[in-house]
Amino acid sequence: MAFSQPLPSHGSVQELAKALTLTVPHQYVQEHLEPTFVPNGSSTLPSIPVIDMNDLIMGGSNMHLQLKYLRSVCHEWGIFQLVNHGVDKSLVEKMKNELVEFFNAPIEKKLKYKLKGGEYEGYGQTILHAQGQKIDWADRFYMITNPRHRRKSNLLPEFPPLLRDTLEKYLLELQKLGMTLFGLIGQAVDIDKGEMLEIFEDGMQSVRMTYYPPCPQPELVVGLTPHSDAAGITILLQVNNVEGLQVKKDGIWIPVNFLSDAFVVNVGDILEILSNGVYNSIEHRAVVNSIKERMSLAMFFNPKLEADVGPSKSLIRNTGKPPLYKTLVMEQYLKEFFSRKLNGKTFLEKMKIKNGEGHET
Ligand SMILES: O=C(O)CCC(=O)C(=O)O
Repeated sequence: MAFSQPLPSHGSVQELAKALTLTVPHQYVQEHLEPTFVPNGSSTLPSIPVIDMNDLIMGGSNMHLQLKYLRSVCHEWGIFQLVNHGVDKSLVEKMKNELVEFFNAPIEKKLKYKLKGGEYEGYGQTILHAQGQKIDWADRFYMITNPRHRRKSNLLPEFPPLLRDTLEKYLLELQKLGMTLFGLIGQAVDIDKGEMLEIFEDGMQSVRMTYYPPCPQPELVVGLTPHSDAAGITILLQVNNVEGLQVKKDGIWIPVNFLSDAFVVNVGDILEILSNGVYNSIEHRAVVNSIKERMSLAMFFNPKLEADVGPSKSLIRNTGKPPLYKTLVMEQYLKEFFSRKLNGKTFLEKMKIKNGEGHET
């Protein structure tokens, strides 16, 4: 899919960082950056909630309490660590190892998948939408993985066999987990099961693999610009045990300290819209440090490309509340999202129905 106007990207931050000793080039220096350093462990900052998948799927007579907790977590936080998620530990370890190997391979191997002008799938730096736009301190590889006919033939199918096979297995396992989560998340907010299935089963899925090199002036750059995800949910794997993810809660940036073997799951804009504002998509960013490289793998779960993105019909019927967001077909929603630069929750704001506006766009 080609999208409008991104300017050509500048190459690789990983390669730039290798050659750099003292000063970060101005294209990467963020002038209005909220301080990225949050003293670790030294404060009374809250930690993101933990949800145990075993409690959720074997809730028994306590099921309504488990769902109530899930609902309050998705409402108040929009993010949680998921433990006992059931995805085979050795597969997750293999996935991590394959990714480390991929990012540490010579640049020529990665440039095979290089982002082309006007497209947003492939390997490269921040996609630029305007002259002078700042570049994040990271290289990333974004691609659509489902529906299969939307896969680009020069990306996943051309991966080194071990990485490709591992990623395929990982995607399948996460698809199952994603659908289980959607079922529970829908149930917790009174959306009919059938509607969740219709929207998300065999939906549009994509991955972003990110490499954040060490930076000589980490306080001047950002690894990933503050944003909320244009997704239903995101399941995030921190690949090499180096922290850097921060979430904005009540105006304060809070570092996420990943529990070992946990996935971090966050509510995206589409789930906020679908739940008619009961759930909150969380604004997050990634910061970098001066010593260690960091890697992550995010998998985004979205509605089918032909599905409507709007407040759930069964929820509106079940609650009698008026829709607070407009409705847009998923394909169009994505087009509009990707034609803008990442910028906090501004796109979600555009989807809100303002006084006097109709329900449809
Ligand atoms: O690297 C991380 O921890 C965050 C990644 C992320 O949020 C994304 O790719 O959207």
